Amino acid sequence: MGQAQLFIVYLDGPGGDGVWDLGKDYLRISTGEGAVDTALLAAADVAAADAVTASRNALFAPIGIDTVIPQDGKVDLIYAGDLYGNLWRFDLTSSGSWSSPAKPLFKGDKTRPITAIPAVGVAPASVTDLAPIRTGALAKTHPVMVFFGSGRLLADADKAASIVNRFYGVYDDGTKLDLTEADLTVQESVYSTANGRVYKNDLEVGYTRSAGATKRGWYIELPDDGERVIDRALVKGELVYFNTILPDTSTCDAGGKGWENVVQMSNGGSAKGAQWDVNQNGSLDAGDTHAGLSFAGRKTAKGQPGAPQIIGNQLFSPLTDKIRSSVTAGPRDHFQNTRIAFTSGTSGRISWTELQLRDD
Ligand SMILES: [Ca+2]
Ligand SMILES: [Ca+2]
Ligand SMILES: [Ca+2]
Repeated sequence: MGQAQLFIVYLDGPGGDGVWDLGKDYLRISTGEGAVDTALLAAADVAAADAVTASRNALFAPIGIDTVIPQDGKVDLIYAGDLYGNLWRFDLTSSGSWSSPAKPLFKGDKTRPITAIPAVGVAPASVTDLAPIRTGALAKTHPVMVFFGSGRLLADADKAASIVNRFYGVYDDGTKLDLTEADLTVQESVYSTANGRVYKNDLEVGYTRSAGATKRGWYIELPDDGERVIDRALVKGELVYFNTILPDTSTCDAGGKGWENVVQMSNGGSAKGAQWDVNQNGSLDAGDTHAGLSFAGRKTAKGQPGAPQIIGNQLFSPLTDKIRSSVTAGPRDHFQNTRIAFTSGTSGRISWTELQLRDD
């Protein structure tokens, strides 16, 4: 109780004895972050436990990826965020063991908890061409970029929080952990309106082959009051799609609004040319750009958006409110769908979701 921990439960259950045995039927990997109050454990007093929320930590939904080349369908790395604002990296490659200690890829701030599942994509050539050349065992793994945002919406009191949250893109080639915001470059706004945002297309993150002051990624400051990330991002081609929410601060209203965002993997900036039909006129045209750059953000007309999804050349964002879902007249529904520039070829996403039973 109190620490952020990863539980791994075997699919074949507790075994013939009917008892869940640690180390045999399930594993528990602690991050060591968060207070353990033994008196509270003994008392098992829920009210008292609630009184020490300041020191409690928790790990949120993990994502496992198959990153060693050749990929074998088995997870090698797991990433997950915690209430303290850290993004943990559980490395299973070196020891081949599930008991490897966790290390933070990124050490954040307690005011900016990471509660949404991270998204991971193979780092694009525009990053790896600049980053240090890897040798030995590291050269046999995919260098990746991990995408995650900060923010929580776990209790009613969270709605009113006015922290300036972030969305992060962090390069992970296995060589450098314990990163902080000082290791990242902040993205810059070049144009914004009440409903649209454009970010710097050619922001120099500072990836470099030379040792020393190299940067390892970027972040975007989410400028609206109460804006936050509580759902996973999506990697497609060299773009990252993520949605943010602006909760309605009245406790009995699930309305609110939010932003849909489409940015470059490499630096969090706007891509060149129309990437999505921001003005919903059915075509990708100049109205979806500003000074030749794709809008990076679009505010929802109504409702908070959930996790984005892409089917074919359509981007779907679930909404907490009903809108007309497309450019054509039709019934109102709980989602927005938007045409995107079609990207054929391989996706950058290498998440692993297949589950298999043990043979023994
Ligand atoms: Ca057992
Ligand atoms: Ca593997
Ligand atoms: Ca358009």
